[in-house]
Amino acid sequence: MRLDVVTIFPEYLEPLNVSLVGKARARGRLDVRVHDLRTFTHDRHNTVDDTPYGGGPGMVMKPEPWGEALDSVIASGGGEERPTLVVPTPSGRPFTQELAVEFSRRPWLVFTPARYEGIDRRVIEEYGERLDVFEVSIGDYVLAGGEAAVLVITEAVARLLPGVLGNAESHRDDSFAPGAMANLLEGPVYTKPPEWRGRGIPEVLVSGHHGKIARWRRDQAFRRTVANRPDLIERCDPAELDKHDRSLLAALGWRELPDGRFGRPAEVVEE
Ligand code: J9N
Repeated sequence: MRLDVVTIFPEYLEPLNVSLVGKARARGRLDVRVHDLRTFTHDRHNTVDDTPYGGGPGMVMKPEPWGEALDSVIASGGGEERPTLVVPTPSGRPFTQELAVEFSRRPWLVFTPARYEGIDRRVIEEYGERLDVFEVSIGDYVLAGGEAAVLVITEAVARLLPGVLGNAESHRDDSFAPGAMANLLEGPVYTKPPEWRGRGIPEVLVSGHHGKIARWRRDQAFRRTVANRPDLIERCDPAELDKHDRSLLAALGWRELPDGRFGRPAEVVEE
């Protein structure tokens, strides 16, 4: 996979040289190229932003440097392949594991992390006519710029590429991987020593009883999901829930709705 990043802070992308993404590059699975947006300006001050039409706070990134930078990146592909454009923005569609899988199947991604209040809309319109463009948000909080989002998305995508993760670190069981346990969060995990600072480990994990261990892990996953992500319980496919799951949810204050899905009465939600 080829990956281009156009940014006014190339040094912010240095982490792409280390860890998992760095290893993927070293193994030849990933070709990463970082470009300085300011090299596509022509004025003495290398201006990349200007005041917004219609007034308001902040600055907007000018379209011309982005146009020249993207034309240059696209042309470097030899005119054969068309990249997928990924634009980090808090107004984008949520970045999920599903989108990471979708991106990992594409041969060429170009990221355009913006500073200020975003990029002149005409840039997204222009390239939207020639390329697949994804405006994506990595969460409901506001960053100072899209560079950190590029690092997040890149890491989520790179670990899905064939030959990047070792055999010891497979990704089938990830909380959000398609096929994980009924879309539940992962429960707690333990390793040696068996006692640490007076704290033991749950007895069931050394019982050798695989059925009981699986049941315990599922219960833990449920409790954690109820506590941290009740929205996942509400969206849970009722067919994925067995009798034990249902009675556990009932004990935690959940009610089965007429369609078989689960919801919580208002007085329980307020607690
Ligand atoms: N999810 C998300 C993206 C962003 C930004 S701020 C500037 C570019 C992208 N904040 N939060």
